[in-house]
Amino acid sequence: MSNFEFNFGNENVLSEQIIQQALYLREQLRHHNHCYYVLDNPQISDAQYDILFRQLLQLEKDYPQLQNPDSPTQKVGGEALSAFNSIEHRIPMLSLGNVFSQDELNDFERKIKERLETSSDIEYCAELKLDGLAISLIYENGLFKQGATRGDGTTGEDISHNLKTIRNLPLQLNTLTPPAILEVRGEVLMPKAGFHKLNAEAQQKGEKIFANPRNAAAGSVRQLDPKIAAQRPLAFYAYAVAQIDGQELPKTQYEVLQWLKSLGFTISDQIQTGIGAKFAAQFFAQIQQQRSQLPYDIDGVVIKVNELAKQQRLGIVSREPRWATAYKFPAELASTMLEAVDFQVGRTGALTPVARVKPVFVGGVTISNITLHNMDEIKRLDLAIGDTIEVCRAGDVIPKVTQVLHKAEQSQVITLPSQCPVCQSAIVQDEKGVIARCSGDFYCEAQVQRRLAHFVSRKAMNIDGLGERWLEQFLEIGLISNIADLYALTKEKILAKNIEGMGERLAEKIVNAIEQSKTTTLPRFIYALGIRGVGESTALALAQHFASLEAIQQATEETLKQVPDIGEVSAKWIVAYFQEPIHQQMIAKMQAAGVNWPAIEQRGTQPLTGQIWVLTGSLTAMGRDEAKTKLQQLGAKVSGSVSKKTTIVVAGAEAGSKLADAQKLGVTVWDEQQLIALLQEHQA
Ligand code: 5U1
Repeated sequence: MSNFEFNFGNENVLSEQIIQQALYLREQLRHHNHCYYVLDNPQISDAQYDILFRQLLQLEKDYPQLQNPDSPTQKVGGEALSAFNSIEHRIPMLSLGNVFSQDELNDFERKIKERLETSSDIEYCAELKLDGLAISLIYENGLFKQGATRGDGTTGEDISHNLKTIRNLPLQLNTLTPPAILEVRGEVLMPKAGFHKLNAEAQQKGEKIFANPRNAAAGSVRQLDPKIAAQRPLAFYAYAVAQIDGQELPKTQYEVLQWLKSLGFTISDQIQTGIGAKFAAQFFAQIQQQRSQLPYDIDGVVIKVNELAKQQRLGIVSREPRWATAYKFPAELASTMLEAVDFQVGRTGALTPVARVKPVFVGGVTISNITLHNMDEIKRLDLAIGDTIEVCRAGDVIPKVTQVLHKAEQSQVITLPSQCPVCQSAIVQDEKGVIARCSGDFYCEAQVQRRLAHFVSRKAMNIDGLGERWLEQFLEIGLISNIADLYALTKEKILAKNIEGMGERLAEKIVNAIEQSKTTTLPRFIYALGIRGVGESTALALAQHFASLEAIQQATEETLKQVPDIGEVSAKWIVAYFQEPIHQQMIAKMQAAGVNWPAIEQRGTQPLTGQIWVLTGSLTAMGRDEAKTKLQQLGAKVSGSVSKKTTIVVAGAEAGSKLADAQKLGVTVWDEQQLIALLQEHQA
């Protein structure tokens, strides 16, 4: 390979012979890695491989100038990180729509034909839907540069250090003419055999057992120390190219996969092409038969229009390609017994009933707790303790109670407690009688603990290392009693409490993470406060609208209602939050401790400020979410229902009852073209 770069510095003189020896060893190791991990066809024994590996390791130790991030020796894992970096995906990572039946599959095909304005047969590439973790990899001039998780599709986490340890993931592409940039998408997974071995070893050592291979893979790639990932039996399967620079891609998805294989990537060996929805259904049935014998977990198949030019014409809607869908296996069902219902207290005091069921294995995991959401759900299902119930779980979806299969003869009615199970304060019902809340507020330990957990969470203040276990203990021993107290913690104060399992390094790590969190952003800080009705997007809208915390603190219900997405109820909650003296003191204390954020520009009055828009039907040029965001950016409030106050209803294809409501109420109705023209006018 020509693109090795050696670090010529002031170290020992590096002879041409040593360089050639290192090049040779790397080439050999790469070749044998490929034979072993990708082709499943080893050509030398493990002992012979170890000799080559150790020779290279020794050379790189003797001549540090030789060290190179693309060397096969890097697969054992380098230095640990202190935190993950966020990575903005240059091309968003899409998700797939789902179909669950032949009818839905036919519908998927019908829409494709309509959009392509053709009655001709469509050729598909059918693949496995691997049950792992979606990953994006960037190669520059053939060398692995960066790998990231999907995250929210726009921003993921840089997990390059762990991905580099995956044996079948090429650090260097197997070509003399690599593209300048290549972004490959695929799945990291843990094969079933490796997963069972890992769990058996963990059980013996009394360590954490993973619920399923997917969790094990996710837990492995989200380790800060790559040496841990290096010991986990992970594999990467490529399934798409997101971008390529400096070269043309082949013309079909099938050929793209074969090309990726030629570059050294592992692709699934169950890939077929064929014509029409009938072929796709046959592939699905065939894979369903083979599912249990496959070496890894899958949760369905993926059907993609094979021709890339057609994919391009079909485009994307709401972050899902119109040219591909996941044909998912049906959710797995099991029956078990409802043993008890406990009530958990959330951050805002809301009580959530949780079913404690006789442990049952379903959808790849053992389930013993299932959320029942609220009392209405219990009523709807007619649930009582002692009943035999049906439990359903699909993929990584949270389990659900679907129905009562058999009523127990002496079942026990489930009643809402009149007092909080944690602080014994009175339980109050909301106006609609659906949500029950503990009225204990600051006196309820459960609420305080949940608020702290929310405050430190990743999307809020992102205080790494301070998990629920520590928060619970810190609260219990009086080290903290609210979020502001976190900023008064020092290593010495933590260590003085002699908490079991808390050493100097850990205390230092927590204090450093708290210190780092002081530099934040206004939307994050507002979100972290955990105000009722203020999720991430509302926090962002508040920050953008008012531009300063002081302005938000002084806002009235009327001014708050001007902010996109804030209605009467949330406006009341926000005002009530900032009027509470304890909240004012906590915020002042945190600011005095140094919590800060960069100033943001106030957006001022925007073209659609004060207007209420409703989107209905399917919008073809952009998804409804995208249209909503753009309208909000122009100051409009986008509502889910039509009323006399609605300014404009945008009706896309197949608009239903909302269009009829608008016509009844005499509200202006626009089509998608008018909306696009307006957005273009304002360059939104
Ligand atoms: N096999 C396969 N899985 N999978 C998942 N192909 C595939 N494609 C995907 C996803 C999310 O997304 C495409 C839009 C690239």
